[in-house]
Amino acid sequence: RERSLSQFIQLAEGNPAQAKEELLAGLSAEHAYTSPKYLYDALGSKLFEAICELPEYYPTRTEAMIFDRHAADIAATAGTGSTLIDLGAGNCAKAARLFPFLQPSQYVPIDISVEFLRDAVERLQHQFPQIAMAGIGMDFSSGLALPPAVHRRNRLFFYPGSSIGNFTPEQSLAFLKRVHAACVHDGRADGGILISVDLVKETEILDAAYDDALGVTASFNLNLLLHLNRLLDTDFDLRQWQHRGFFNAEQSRIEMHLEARSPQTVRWPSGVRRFEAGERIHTESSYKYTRQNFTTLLAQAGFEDVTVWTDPQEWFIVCHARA
Ligand code: AVJ
Repeated sequence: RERSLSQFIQLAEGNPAQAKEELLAGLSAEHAYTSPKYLYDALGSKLFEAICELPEYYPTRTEAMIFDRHAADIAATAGTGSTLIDLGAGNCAKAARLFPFLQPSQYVPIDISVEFLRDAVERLQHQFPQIAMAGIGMDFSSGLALPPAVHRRNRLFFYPGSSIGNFTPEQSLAFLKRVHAACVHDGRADGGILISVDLVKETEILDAAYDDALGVTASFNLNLLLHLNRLLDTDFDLRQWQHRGFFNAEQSRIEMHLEARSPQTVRWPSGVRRFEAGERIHTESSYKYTRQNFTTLLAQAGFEDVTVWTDPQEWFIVCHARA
């Protein structure tokens, strides 16, 4: 068996007992909610890959088109030879397609879905033996403290897919400031960020993207309950829940909820929660920006020289900014 060059680092997640307590507190709240990170167990990551193939889910396709068309220009703007830090790397496919252009010296994919990432990195390392790879299993939303193996100089943070939409605009600003700080070493900043954002558009298009005809997004959302049942020993009956996914124009965000089909009681070892018919668990928000709003946010976080690439319909943007 060929030896893999890559190293895999699993950073200790904060206290798992505390994470469980937080989840249960969310489920017990008057308006029940869960963090969208719990959508990504092994099956959830696969279902998300399937979402990306759906005709209604335009973000992946549109972003791929922008990367394809502008890859050379993106590399000319972002520079080559950097340490490419892929936030929420998943199957690493987006970064891999840019490797020939960005020619990173080091590739550091980070994802909360550890097993999924480990397999992807191992495959990729064999494909690109010249790039040093260090996969990291961690929840980067709570902090960006990276192990010493990750070079400090010339970091290019790659945050594709409009995943920043899962943060509120306030959280996004705080997060972008942390990314900026992670580009500073010896008192000066270098490197930058390559980040994608989905834009506000007609409600019908947004609604369809998050409530597809095939029901894959519904499965992705309902799978959260399977994950919770495993994690918390809850007894959610999936047949008693249905998917809701729609654009909330006032908040400029997609909301995903799971809605109880019937009155029911959900039990776990240390408690219970009663749900009335129609009552919901808020499982995800996905904020949509205008081009102006988002480039302003990058500037507020300390980034400079923002370059924007978009598609002909201006549905989606890819931005580079210098730290
Ligand atoms: C991975 C957060 C970018 O919000 O479009 C897709 C997740 N949820 N369909 C998004 C998602 C339902 C996705 N992000």
